[in-house]
Order: sequence, then structure tokens, then C-alpha cells
Amino acid sequence: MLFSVDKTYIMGVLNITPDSFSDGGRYSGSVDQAVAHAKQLVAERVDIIDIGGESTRPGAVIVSPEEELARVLPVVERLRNEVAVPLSIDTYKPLVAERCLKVGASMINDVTGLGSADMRAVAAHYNVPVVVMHMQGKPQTMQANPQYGDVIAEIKIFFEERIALARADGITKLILDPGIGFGKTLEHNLAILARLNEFNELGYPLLVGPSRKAFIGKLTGGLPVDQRLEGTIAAAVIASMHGARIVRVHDVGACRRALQVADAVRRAV
Ligand code: HH2
Repeated sequence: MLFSVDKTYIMGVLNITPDSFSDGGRYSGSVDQAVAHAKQLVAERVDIIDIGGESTRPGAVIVSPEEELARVLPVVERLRNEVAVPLSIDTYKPLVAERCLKVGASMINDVTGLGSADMRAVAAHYNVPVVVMHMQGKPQTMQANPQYGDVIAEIKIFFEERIALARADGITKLILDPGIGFGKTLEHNLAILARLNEFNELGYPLLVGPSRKAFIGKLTGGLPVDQRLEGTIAAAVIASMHGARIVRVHDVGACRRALQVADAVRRAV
């Protein structure tokens, strides 16, 4: 998949989990429910559907590969035949990625950034685009006390290391994501959005996932997850104007309308 610079691509979130931070339990009841939501995202002009079977919110419970597969595989199998957009599998487990790619997913979203040699082997074998996300620590403890010298410089070093590992294994279709909210304070998240352009020097498409996250709640007087749409749109537009080629969001229709305006402004420069 090549990413045109004329438009911001939208990766729509489809969480098949009981405990995701903003939509846990909404689409995990049945495969039909998840498929219906995916079709809704397609109607809202999503570009990629990102299917996840384990929450990575702070303090989330780890599930076994078998449990994760039981959640996501039937949905991937159905969607492969029923929607035309690419399906991404949001997992850091090589077995889950492998099985989903085998039945029709065509992208890996790895929040652990291809740190596992087994995951790199799967990515190389299937030759699919891979999102390499930065996270400090692990979801269970990452928000306890995130610390950096220069957050942008440190994330850049991480990207350079993982790009080298991936390339050594023959993986070239990388997408870089600084990982908003993954071992980051409010200030770290703001620095990422303000200085996103600096990652463009690395020469890979950038993805940003601000959707409904805690930093938006903090900036808007403590609003709960279901009232963070405007903040999400603001963050998505800023990310786009600062060089993100893809934004990962839950509210696809609203973000698409906002990004149509942002894209037109970018094209006018
Ligand atoms: N954020 C979440 C999950 N996966 N992947 C990438 N590449 N970038 C992100 O920012 C990102 C991600 C967290 O959001 P969500 O999927 O809504 O929640 P949960 O992890 O609780 O399922």
C-alpha cells in the first residue's frame, strides 16, 4: 500500500475486547456486531480497519494467544469476504499475526515495535506493511512514571534501532508511530504532536493514534472518553498538518470530515 501525500489516511479502530478503554465490550458480544461496526466504518470512508483482541490500556490484562485468536480470527475471516478495505491486525503476538495474515489480514500493527524476532520473521514472510510503535515499558506499568531526557530524540533512536533490525530481516514496508499515551506524560504527548515533523527525517510514513486518549481528557477539564471527540479531531488535524500520513481513530466519519479540510489546506501550500 502506497500512501499518497495528498490525503490523510484513516485507520479505524475495531476492538473485539471486553476491556478496551473507550469501546470495551461494544463489539465483542458477537461476530455479527463486530462486522456491522466494520461496515459502518467503511460507510464513513475508512482506509484501513485495525482489529484488536487485547487491550493495551494502562493496567490492561494480558490474554493468551488462543483467547486473542478466538476473538479476532472469526472477524477477520468474515471481513475478508465482506469489505474491500485492508485489514490490519493490532497484536504483538507472532502467532496471532501469522494466523490472521493467513486468512486475509494484510498489515500488522505491533505496539511493541517489532522487538520480537519471531514477529519480524512473520512480517518478512508475508511481506506486509508493519506499524512500528514506540512504547516505554509495558501496558501494565507504563504510566507509573514515564521519563525521558528529550522524548523526541529518544523515540527517534528507538526507531533507528528497530528500522535497522527490520531491514536486516528483509522488512521494508515500515510505518512509524511515536505511541501517544504509551509510557508518556501529558507533556510528552504534546511534544510528540508539536514536533512530529522531526520524525519525517527517517523517511517512513508516520501514524499517530490520539483517539479519545487520557491526555485529551486532561486538557479539557477532565472530560470522560465519550466526550473527547473535539479534542481527538484537533489532535488528528494537528498530526496531519505536522506530517502524519495515517491517523488511528474510533470516530471515522467526524475525523474524515475534519481531515478533508486539513488535506485541502496542506495541498494549497
Ligand atoms: N493505541 C491503542 C491501541 N493500539 N496502535 C498504534 N499503532 N498506535 C496507537 O496509538 C494505539 C494502538 C489504544 O487505543 P484503543 O485500541 O482504543 O484501546 P485499547 O488498547 O484499550 O484496546
